[in-house]
Amino acid sequence: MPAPDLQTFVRELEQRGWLKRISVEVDPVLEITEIADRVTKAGGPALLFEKVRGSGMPVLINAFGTRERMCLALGAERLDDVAARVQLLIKPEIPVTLLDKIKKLPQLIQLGSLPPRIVRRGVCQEVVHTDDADLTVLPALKCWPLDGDLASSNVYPHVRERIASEPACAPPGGEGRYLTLTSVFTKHPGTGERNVGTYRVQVFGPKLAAMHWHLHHDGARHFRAYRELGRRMPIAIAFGGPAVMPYAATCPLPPGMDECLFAGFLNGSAIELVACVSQPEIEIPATAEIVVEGYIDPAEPPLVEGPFGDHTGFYSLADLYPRLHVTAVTHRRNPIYPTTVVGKPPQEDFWLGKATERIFLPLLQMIIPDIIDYNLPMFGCFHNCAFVKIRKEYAYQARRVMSAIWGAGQMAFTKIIVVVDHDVDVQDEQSVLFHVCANVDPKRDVMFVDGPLDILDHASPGLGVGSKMGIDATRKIAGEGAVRHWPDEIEMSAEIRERVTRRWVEYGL
Ligand SMILES: Cc1cc2nc3c(=O)[nH]c(=O)nc-3n(C[C@H](O)[C@H](O)[C@H](O)COP(=O)(O)O)c2cc1C
Ligand SMILES: [Mn+2]
Repeated sequence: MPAPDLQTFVRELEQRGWLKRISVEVDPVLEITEIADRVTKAGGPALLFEKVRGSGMPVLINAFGTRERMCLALGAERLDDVAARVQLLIKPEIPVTLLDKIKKLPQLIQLGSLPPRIVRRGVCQEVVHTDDADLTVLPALKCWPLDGDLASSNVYPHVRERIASEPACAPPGGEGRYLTLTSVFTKHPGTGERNVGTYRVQVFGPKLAAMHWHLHHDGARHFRAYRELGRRMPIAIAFGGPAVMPYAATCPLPPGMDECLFAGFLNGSAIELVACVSQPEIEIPATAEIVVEGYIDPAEPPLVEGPFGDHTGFYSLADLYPRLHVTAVTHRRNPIYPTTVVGKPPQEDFWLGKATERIFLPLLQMIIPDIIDYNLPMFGCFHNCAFVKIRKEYAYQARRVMSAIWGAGQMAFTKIIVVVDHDVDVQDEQSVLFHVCANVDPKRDVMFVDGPLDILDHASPGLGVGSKMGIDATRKIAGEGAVRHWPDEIEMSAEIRERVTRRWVEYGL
């Protein structure tokens, strides 16, 4: 069973020797990043910094930074075991058309899930601050040197113009410090549907912050609905809670699907939620370590948020995001503050992403049955590149698969898709690139489309819009343009391989 709260998860990590406590004082400004970056890239342990300058709370980082720790958080031996459970949800259903299948998706996940349970009390509210709520008691990290630095060049010109014409948009100080491993709880004002997403939050003062949700994400969609109604939007940001929660908050679930439902499925039992003290419309995990409650007033001017050293390996440019007013900070008696650093891969989020790659394969296959397997390579930073393996049976099938991926949830943001045949190991990146180089006639086999892209893509001509490239690296067949006779790939016969293996010692090699 996955751990019911972060403190239990920390104990589980420690019992396995997967967590290291650091007792000397460290600085949340840059120093923790440099330590975590080195440890994560070396495949090292989770880190619990017990003494952090300027805060009474210990900082947990890199808790999910290996495949093993990701599995432990999900209570599974292997990520493929979780995928197999997802597969079981799908099996009994035989929707007829693709549209039926897509429509069924939320329903399917619902079937196997346990809806969250509202409880009256939670340890997350052992200590309650309302009027005296102060965000700055949290050990928010400054992750990278130019974070929050508006004097740097990482600011859109339109942002500078906006500050000049409307000074209220300028951030009131702040040191470029961010809450990063958030679970942001919101509800749609019309339908009441709950959403949980991981969106970074820049801290500007005891009761002021900026909410960096991308316009394609559900939190932003909820925000637009409140804006249309001219209503204040209640929000809660939870840290910790059930060990599955931080992962569930990053899951690319279809809009309208409650991440708490999926968390219940992963958890094997319902997630217990408790109503916020100052924003009672919103419920948060009862076992959370820390909860920040507040609201966004859509009538207020936005705030300049960023720049921020992002998971693309570049700074995301400062832009305008909603201003969040804090109305309460609640926490357990001795809370641990969980956080993460994103930057050049691999970072901890690579492993969260790998979990999604594996767990969502059956769902991707449900809408695109041609796909045998896929790989989101580390260098692609999730949205830049996907390697896809299909069993090709007809001409232009690879292009059909690309188009389908560009229509599939957050996979739609994939900038470069490479499709290979069934006999290529798609997890072997050298082998995929070998087949790209060998099997592709660039003019014939590369396809370009225009469409929405990840907000963080800095190369695209517009924010969140640009072109995408599909590379068909499968062997070409009749009907796919001018194709000459295709040669076989070199392979030794099984008989000789077996003979050489058997006689290997004889050769004295
Ligand atoms: C460590 C980490 C940080 C993230 N930061 C942000 C962020 O600041 N803004 C954002 O819109 N998405 C961010 N994401 C991605 C979203 O959490 C992810 O796309 C999620 O599926 C969005 O959920 P939603 O579809 O319910 O909005 C982050 C993901 C991770 C793993
Ligand atoms: Mn969502």
